Amino acid sequence: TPIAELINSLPKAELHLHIEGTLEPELMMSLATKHDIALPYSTIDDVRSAYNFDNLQSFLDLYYLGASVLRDEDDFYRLMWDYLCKCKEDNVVHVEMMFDPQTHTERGIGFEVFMPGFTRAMHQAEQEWGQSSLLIMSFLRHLSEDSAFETLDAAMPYLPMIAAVGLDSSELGNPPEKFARVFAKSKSLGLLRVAHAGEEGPAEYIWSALNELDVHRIDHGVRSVEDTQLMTHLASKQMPLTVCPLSNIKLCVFDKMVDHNILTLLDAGLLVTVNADDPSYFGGYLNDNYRALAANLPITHEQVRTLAENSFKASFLDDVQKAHWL
Ligand code: ES4
Ligand code: ZN
Repeated sequence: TPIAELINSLPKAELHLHIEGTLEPELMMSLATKHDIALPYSTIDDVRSAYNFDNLQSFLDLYYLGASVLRDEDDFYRLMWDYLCKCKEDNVVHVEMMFDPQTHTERGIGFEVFMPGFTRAMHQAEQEWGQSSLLIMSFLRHLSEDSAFETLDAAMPYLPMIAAVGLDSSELGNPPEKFARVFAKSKSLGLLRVAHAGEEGPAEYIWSALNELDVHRIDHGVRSVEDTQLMTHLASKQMPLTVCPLSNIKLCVFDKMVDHNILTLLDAGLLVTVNADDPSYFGGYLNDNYRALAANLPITHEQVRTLAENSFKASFLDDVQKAHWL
């Protein structure tokens, strides 16, 4: 079989996906019109041509701007519904999605607005085609520890709908240990834990996410190659890395896809997975990420199968559910 066929037909899980990062320019413009919000773009092409980033921060500025068009429950429903329809198309049978409450609460939109919108779409997709999905509540690391604690407080009525907490936004200067107490409290509430580390930040931040936040996965983690002891540790623990190839190219973590280190990580025995991160900003959904690897790296059919299997192994599904897909 051609590798493109294999990529499409394999059941996959997606583990590193920001739901706000699935906001397509078409929906952004239509919600801006609906709510009479002024954006610095006149056309859909204007939006797309603004997506030329030189680092994480230049992306985040446009990501928070784009999210400002999400106002009412139907907006959040529509955002989630469109993404889950894409999962069906890509054979993404299970997804663990991050959402950023503070992106919305900071502009006066509360959990009572976005949570019912998200969960209505998730339940509908589950009913209509058996879509499996769960939510990861991600704290914005450029904001204070106090703000993260307030967010956790506001989430209390919704905890049954939240599987895990995460940590995202501007990495450099905001090391994991800034949120050690929030993650400890989250753990005591029964929440699982992930954190972005080693995307722009050094390998040291990966150690800190492991030791101070007690995470089950590292989001990105590509800078682990700079620390051989860390590589050995990640391999021996089978600590998952949620790698996002197109994201890494758009944010200039690597110059070109041929320079990506994902095969180095795989060959070193790490539990590597492929993910889309913010597909509408980075130029592709999950299968586009697999195709970009196949087009630029000497990846084998067997390695593609391993990456898809790893996505289930690294997921928060229980052993019975994992066994169904493995
Ligand atoms: C993000 Cl790629 C990435 N890194 C850090 N924070 C984020 N939020 C949304 N996408
Ligand atoms: Zn991310």
